[in-house]
Amino acid sequence: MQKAGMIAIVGRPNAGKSTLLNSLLGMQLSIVTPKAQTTRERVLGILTEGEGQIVFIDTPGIHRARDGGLNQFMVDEARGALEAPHLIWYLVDPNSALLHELQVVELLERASAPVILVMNKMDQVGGRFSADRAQKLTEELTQALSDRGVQVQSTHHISGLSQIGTAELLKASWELIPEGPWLFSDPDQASDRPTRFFVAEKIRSRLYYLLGEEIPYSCAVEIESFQENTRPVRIEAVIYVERESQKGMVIGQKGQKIKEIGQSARKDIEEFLGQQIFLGLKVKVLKEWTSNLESLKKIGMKR
Ligand SMILES: Nc1nc2c(ncn2[C@@H]2O[C@H](COP(=O)(O)OP(=O)(O)OP(=O)(O)O)[C@@H](O)[C@H]2O)c(=O)[nH]1
Ligand SMILES: [Mg+2]
Repeated sequence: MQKAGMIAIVGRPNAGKSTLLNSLLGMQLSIVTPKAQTTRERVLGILTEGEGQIVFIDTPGIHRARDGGLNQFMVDEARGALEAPHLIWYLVDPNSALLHELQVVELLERASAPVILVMNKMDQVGGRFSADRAQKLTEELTQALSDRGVQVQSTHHISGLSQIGTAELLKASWELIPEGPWLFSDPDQASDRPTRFFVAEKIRSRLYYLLGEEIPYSCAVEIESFQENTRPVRIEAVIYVERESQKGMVIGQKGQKIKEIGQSARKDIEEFLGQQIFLGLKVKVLKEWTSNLESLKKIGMKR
């Protein structure tokens, strides 16, 4: 008998949601960077094992967002993921504060699926935070959720990065997945997203590593063409920035920066696709696109 269910992975920005998803799937599916607010759209990751299938929903970090722009779109993406799952994993960085976590707690109040509280990054206990701190935050969150009528099903202390406690978390979760037909019939399918989405994401992730603090938040990547039948595969992409001044920063002196971005993105994409590619990058200004829902739609961010 087949088993299938959806698990939404939610939490504050930088809690380690995408890292955990990748570690469970055994592949670099969803992009991970050291900067907060990396994931912008929901990404499904499909784990098919024997007769069972879990469809994970990776989500953008929940934060306070101004109305009408990219940040609202991101929080809406996370909120939307809470509508249908069989189970919710609420990921927490133990170094976080209750006050910040309350934004997540408020959203969970309206969700109907059971919640597993997951304290992540436990490989850093004794370093970035103490065991006492992790324990105190666990208790505070359990109480805050319970005060709002959300019963925590169980609590797990894990490290997605070091794969500590992840097998136990998965085992406990399988027990809550109902019998039913798979949601995706091909056991080899890893996501609902097309290859070109992930290619754009790989390029975007390079921007977080190679550009200054703020600029990546003003950047979006769109694939203009993807010619699979040429050898090497030929990919042309546009990096959108919000202002003319940012264009120069992405291109760099004598084009040095864009060259560096292109080279490192190409390596990443080649590893992902398992074949050589040619990558052409252009930089264009789409004025103030992050504060404008219409512009977001234009570059493919819509539901
Ligand atoms: N030490 C440690 N670092 C981790 C762990 N999980 C994630 N990280 C790091 O935390 C940072 C953020 O990880 P992500 O997986 O991008 O976090 P996220 O929750 O998806 O973040 P957003 O997409 O911005 O909401 C990266 O630098 C990761 O390497 C962990 O278990 N241990
Ligand atoms: Mg993420």
